[in-house]
Amino acid sequence: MEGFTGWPPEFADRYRAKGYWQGRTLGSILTDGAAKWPDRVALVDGDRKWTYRQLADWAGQVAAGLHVRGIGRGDRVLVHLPNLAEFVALVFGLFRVGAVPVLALPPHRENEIIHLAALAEAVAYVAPDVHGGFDHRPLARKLTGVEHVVIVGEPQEFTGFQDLAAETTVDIPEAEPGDVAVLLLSGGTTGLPKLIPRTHDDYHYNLRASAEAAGFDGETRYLAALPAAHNFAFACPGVLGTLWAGGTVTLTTSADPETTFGLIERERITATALVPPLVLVWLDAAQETGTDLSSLRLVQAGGARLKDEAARRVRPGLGCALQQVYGMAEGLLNYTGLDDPDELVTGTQGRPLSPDDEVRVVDRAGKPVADGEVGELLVRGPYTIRGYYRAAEHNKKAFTEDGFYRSGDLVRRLPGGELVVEGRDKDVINRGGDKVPVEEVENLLLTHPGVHDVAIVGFPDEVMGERTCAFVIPKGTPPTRRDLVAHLTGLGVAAFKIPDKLRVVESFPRTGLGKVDRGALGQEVRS
Ligand code: OOB
Repeated sequence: MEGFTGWPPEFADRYRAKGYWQGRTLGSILTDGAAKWPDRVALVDGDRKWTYRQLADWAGQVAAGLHVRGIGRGDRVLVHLPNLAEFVALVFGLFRVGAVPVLALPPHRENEIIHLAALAEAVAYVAPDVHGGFDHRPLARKLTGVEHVVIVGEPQEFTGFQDLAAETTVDIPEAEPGDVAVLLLSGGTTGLPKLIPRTHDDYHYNLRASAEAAGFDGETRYLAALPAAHNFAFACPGVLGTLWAGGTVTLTTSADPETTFGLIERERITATALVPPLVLVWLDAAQETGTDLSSLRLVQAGGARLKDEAARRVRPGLGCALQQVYGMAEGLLNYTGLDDPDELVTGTQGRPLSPDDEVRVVDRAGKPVADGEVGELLVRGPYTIRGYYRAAEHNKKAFTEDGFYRSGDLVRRLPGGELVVEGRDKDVINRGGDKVPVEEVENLLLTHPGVHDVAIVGFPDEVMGERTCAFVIPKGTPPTRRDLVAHLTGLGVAAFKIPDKLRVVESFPRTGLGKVDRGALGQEVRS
């Protein structure tokens, strides 16, 4: 695929020789599952249930429907679905024909979706009719370059998801294991989301090794409470890892205890993944609930730093083990071990998943620092990308010459190889796992007539880890926060990117070089 940077042949050969890359496509997860456990329940969505055989058949019909519409190998399809069974059927249909899902997140709006459709040159857009109070059909009408719009629910002039499925007896060409299987969104770079090309080979290893690290097997009943379109709940081990292991996936579009606790009891859920703010909400709710959470064996926490104190409360509060997951859509995953001593599980973000993950912790000059010292994490390995999709210029900065991804994360490595995340070196604010790209939101705020200049900084928050404050130098009448919320909403910006606070100022503090002193602004909002 044009715009995709693969691994140099000597690395690819090694990853194959060591058995990380097994030459399997992601579609094989379901076809194998249907052969091995045809009558086992694979997927639960509300009152709807599918066995492995039924789910594989459904995905096959979706694949046929895509094929007859001319969607095939290498074509990009923008998938903008919440955690519905249709999401699972669609991605497996796409894997089957070798088309590439571009996984937008449910809170994304016009601003992000139009950008992603153009960047990926998507041939199709798949969305629900209305979700979370937002009607996706008017948005679909604005996607002029997209040939097919498929809607789950009431399609209006578009194609209904149920009408996408077809029967065909013709042979559908299949994907190759080295092909790009999926384009994930980056949470970790400046500006609008970048696209992260993951191949069948590398992502299959990612989810397989993750399933092993999380102890998933045929008894696993996984609750996808985070968006399945995000790497964590998709493949770490998430939906794909559960299906690979022969377990059962239950989907929910709400991660609130009011919804999830009832599902845990009803579906006898054994494992789930949460971001740190949800861990806190679940811990509070668990104290008061009358629901039976005793089936729960494992809660994974990741996406942002979980405070040690919250980590210590998980076992007594939820009655299950904790696994910290420090990962990134670009690849590298770190897991705390299921048998690790408590101080490692509560005080670190885990160890790299693969023996061939090459992790370097370096200072500003790029020199390795001693264990125990804080530095930036660089990584190269069998499931870490060598370049963003169609981003030649950006890739020169984001990767070293010898192919290491510069994560922008500041970490400390302990003698046992465990990593502790200490912060970030990039212009991204981690708002409870949602990554707020500072530069992008600043640019959008600058389009408001009352904004002369703007700087967004993060400030610590007990629940979210960090929240955002916009410092604005006004032009004429100073805007209120409400004005700015309305402006950003009008531009179709995902709600999590809207600043939590506004401070109107006359000027910004500057550094010696004359750059905006974000450190000083941070101090100011903290005080
Ligand atoms: C996950 O992936 P992304 O791509 O949304 O965000 C990656 C960034 C990391 O570079 C790091 O800054 C932060 O999110 N992060 C954590 C963390 N997990 C992710 N920071 C501290 N502690 C953690 N446990 O967020 C992601 C991908 C796969 C699995 C889990 C999370």
